[in-house]
Amino acid sequence: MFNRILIANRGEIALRIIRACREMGIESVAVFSEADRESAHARLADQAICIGPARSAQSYLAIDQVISAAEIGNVDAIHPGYGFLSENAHFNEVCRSCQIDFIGPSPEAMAMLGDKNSARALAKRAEVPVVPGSDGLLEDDAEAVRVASEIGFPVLIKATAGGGGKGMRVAANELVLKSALQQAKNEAQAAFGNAGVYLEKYIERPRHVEVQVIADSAGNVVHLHERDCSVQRRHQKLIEEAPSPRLPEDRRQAMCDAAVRLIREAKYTNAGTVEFIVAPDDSFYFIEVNARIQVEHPVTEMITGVDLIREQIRVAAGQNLSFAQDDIRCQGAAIECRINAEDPSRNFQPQPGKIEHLFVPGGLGVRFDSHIYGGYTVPPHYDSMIGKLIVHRPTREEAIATMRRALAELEVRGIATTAPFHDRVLQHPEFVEGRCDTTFVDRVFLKP
Ligand code: MV4
Repeated sequence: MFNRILIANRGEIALRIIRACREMGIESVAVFSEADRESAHARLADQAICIGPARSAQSYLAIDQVISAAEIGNVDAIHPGYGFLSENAHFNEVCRSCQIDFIGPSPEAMAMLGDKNSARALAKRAEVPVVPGSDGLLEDDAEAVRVASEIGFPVLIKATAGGGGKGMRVAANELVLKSALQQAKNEAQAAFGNAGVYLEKYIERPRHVEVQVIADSAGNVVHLHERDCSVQRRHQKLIEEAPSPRLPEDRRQAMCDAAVRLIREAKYTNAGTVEFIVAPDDSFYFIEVNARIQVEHPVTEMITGVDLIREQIRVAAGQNLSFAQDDIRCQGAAIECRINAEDPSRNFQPQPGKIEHLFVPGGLGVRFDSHIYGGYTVPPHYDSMIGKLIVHRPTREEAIATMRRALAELEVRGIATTAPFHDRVLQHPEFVEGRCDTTFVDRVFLKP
């Protein structure tokens, strides 16, 4: 097992990883930017190293700075968390060349899945359903016109280097297809340095359901059931839950089996998430793989009882998974609300500033994963998420009641947060009935 791990991240996920290390008897090395000198992750780690100025590009994203800290700290491994360098296959490779274990998949699996078109081709080989569309990247306008007329409009043009909603264009008919294609290519070239695009049938009003998987180097692949992340705004998830409400049992099982087949085909190791969209008729289609631990991993931890960060560290150190598929049950219902330093009454405008007072909710079935404390100043340089409120109860109805109680207990004074918005969602009939799709927030709360 590792003696010392560097955490190449900040905020709540850095704390989450430091806590797992402490429980496993592994020393932790935090890195922090000048803006994070007073942050909890720098204090809770066994050692903390400043890696540069506030701007991410010069600190948390600076590969040379992070690797230097790993050399100074004499660590065996790096946990990248989510965001920042977590899905950077080049960084992953640099770790390997420095003989530092990267806690995640191999650079090869990461690079292959990072290319959405090659991930889609892999899904087809694994007999995982993909949305009807082009066979590989579009060669020219004529091919786009031909494929679109075969599958029917509307169609969605996706950048192969995109993901998470970046570099997508809908085309409603043949008249706008060519210009949408040109725009998508230009955007993709500018944003990713890769103009490759492919085409899919546009699925209207989908739900976003994803399957958590974890694999070890002995070839054991286990799914940990699914999460529904349909409550989102501008591709930022707001609420995630498990299991997915109203998804028929045979669809859930088929989706989880499909995710395992895909991960096996990719020779993927460590934790990953296989994303699907689910059409209104409950048919599901593979979209992409997130080759990292995700923000919403706690809902899966609550329903399965598995410590995902601990398992990530174990399998990265060459140990086998501590459980088999047959050991995994989905127990009860879990919900997570992302608490962001944003003002929902001002179009979710970011709210950096000092937290003058904090009261953290507790009680049966309540978990708060957060790095904030009374007197902490939320810096303006990073993501606005300041905590995750997670509940776990025997039924979804009880989980909603517990979440509303916990949100009412949470007190953050000094800055506005998304907590009041969550309470409005939780009492909306569409959410209560488990009928939200990815258009819910825009349709119900942000109408013009
Ligand atoms: C789609 C789609 C409809 N049809 N693909 C957006 C992010 C990326 N992961 C995939 N996305 C979508 N792909 C087809 N063929 C609709 C979306 C989509 C979406 C997906 C998941 C969660 C939120 C979303 C919000 C808008 C669009």
